[in-house]
Amino acid sequence: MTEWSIAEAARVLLAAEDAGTARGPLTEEWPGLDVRTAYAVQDEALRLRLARGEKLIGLKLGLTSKAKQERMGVDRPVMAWLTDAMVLPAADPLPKLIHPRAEPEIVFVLGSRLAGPGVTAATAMEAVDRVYGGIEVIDSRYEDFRFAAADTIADNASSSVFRAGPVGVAPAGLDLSLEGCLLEVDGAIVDSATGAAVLGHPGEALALAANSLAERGLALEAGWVVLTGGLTDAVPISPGSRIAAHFTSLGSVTLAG
Ligand code: 0L1
Ligand code: MG
Repeated sequence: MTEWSIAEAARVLLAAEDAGTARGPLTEEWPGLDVRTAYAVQDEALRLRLARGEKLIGLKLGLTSKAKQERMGVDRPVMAWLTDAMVLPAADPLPKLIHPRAEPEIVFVLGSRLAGPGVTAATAMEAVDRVYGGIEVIDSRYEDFRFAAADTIADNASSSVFRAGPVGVAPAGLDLSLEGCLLEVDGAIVDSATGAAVLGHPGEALALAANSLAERGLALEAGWVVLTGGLTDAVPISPGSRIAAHFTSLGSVTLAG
């Protein structure tokens, strides 16, 4: 029987990711794994990623839309770390993953540091330099994406890779709650949403991230990338399939399965 600790959980989940294998929920073997401990597991996994040469480039929010919260049976967003190894450049194929799913997201690149507490959506948007359309590929290390909130937080919120669109737009001229997105799979539109799906406005997600990090003595840094959460539910990526997210003002992003 495994003697669970923060270090052991981080090692096991990172090894599962590297090997492309899925396991049962950690909480079934470690009932003491609560949300706070799960974030400590995430931080330890980040430490291991940095030790092997990855660079911290930002943060993702997950479960910021009702569609995703209902599907996963949770009622609050989660956060996780992004490293440079998670960037999927436009020319690169999707790496081998366990059971990848794609979700369209509004992506921010910060021009200045953003530290809570007390950050509002309006003050958060002042820190944004550029806005991109993006696709996040999530890939839980738990079988069938079956987990409790603490499990997925420990698993870096199912992060794998993400692709941002080719054009970054200055936020000043955008109304991100009205920014539309069509999600296309193999030529058929399968879902649609506007930016309002993300907590009413993606700036709310950014503010939430800054305020939540402040509780841990951390801040969002200038230059960081922030994924604000899936606008729609995530769709499975089948081998050979073609996913596209078409945004009203942020262009299109595509991905081949
Ligand atoms: O990016 C996300 O919304 C992922 C959150 C973690 C839960 C999941 O795997 O959907
Ligand atoms: Mg996401």
